[in-house]
Amino acid sequence: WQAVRNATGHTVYSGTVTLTSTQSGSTYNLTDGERGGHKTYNLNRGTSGTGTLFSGSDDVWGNGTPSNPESAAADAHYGAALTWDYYKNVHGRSGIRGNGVGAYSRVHYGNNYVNAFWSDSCFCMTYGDGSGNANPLTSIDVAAHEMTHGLTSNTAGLVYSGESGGLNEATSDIFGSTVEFYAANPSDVGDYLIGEEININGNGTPLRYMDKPSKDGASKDAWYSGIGSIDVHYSSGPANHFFYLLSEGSGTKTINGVSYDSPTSDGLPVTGIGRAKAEKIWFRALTTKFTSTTNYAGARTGTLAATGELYGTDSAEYKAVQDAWAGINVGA
Ligand code: ASN
Ligand code: ZN
Ligand code: CA
Repeated sequence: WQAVRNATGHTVYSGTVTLTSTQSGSTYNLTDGERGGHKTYNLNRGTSGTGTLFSGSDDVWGNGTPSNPESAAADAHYGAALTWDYYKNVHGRSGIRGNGVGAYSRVHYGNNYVNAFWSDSCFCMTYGDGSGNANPLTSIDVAAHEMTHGLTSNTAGLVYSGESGGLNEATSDIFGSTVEFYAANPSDVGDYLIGEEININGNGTPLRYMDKPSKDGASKDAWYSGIGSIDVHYSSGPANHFFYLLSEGSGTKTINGVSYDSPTSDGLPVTGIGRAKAEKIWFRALTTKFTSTTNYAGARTGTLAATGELYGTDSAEYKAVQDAWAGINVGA
């Protein structure tokens, strides 16, 4: 018999948070009894297997610094719980497969490993500890990004190369961002930046920018023929930019203390419809319109179809979707 517990996590990036654990006798386990049994394991710098389930004699996890192995575990467990809650409460989907079954997380993968990834074969997320093992890749947006790869894989199945690969990556950045806003965590406020917490460039800059993706020096702001031959983490740029434009509109804006400046490729303004509607449109398109081979033109068609169903084809939302695609050079 296992009791569901409200535990305390002292995370690296999100301050002190409530986690869900389970109690078995006098042992506490990082198994989420409320979210499909999602477990968090310690790979302890290994690179295979599941490692060991985080467990202990108290129900307090981590101390807020990466040197305590439980701290990154607290971040990962929290990020997975938030992502679960976001898909359930905002989109009505219970777990990655929609069947109420949780995935699992593995932290402390390898040594100085500067990446995180989703794997279909283990149905799990894995996190490295970053450069110097001092910056685990366990922020909310990264966790939601990786877990969303599981969702994409189990819905549209966007092939991870060419234009569909860019749309796959963008889907993970889009929901990485919306989950971060959903969390409303004062230590890691919502933004349209990816990886701003994990210091992956060593100078405090984010990994990616959705308002103007080219700010990272490699991502593209707009679609062009041939974008399908660049890295999927760069061909995602136009779709990230589309989502920003649709949510917030073109031009300058400050949200939660972060300043954005989002131009359009056609020079015409886009009036945003708000993130709450934009995320509904992208989710509906992903789960009911996109297929494994959807490209940018197909994403336009699919999001317009989803918008028509949600808000009508004569709506301001429908026009905003048209304008936002035009703003990244995907036209009628
Ligand atoms: N962190 C990367 C991603 O989720 C790992 C990869 O390239 N597969 O996209
Ligand atoms: Zn990704
Ligand atoms: Ca972010």
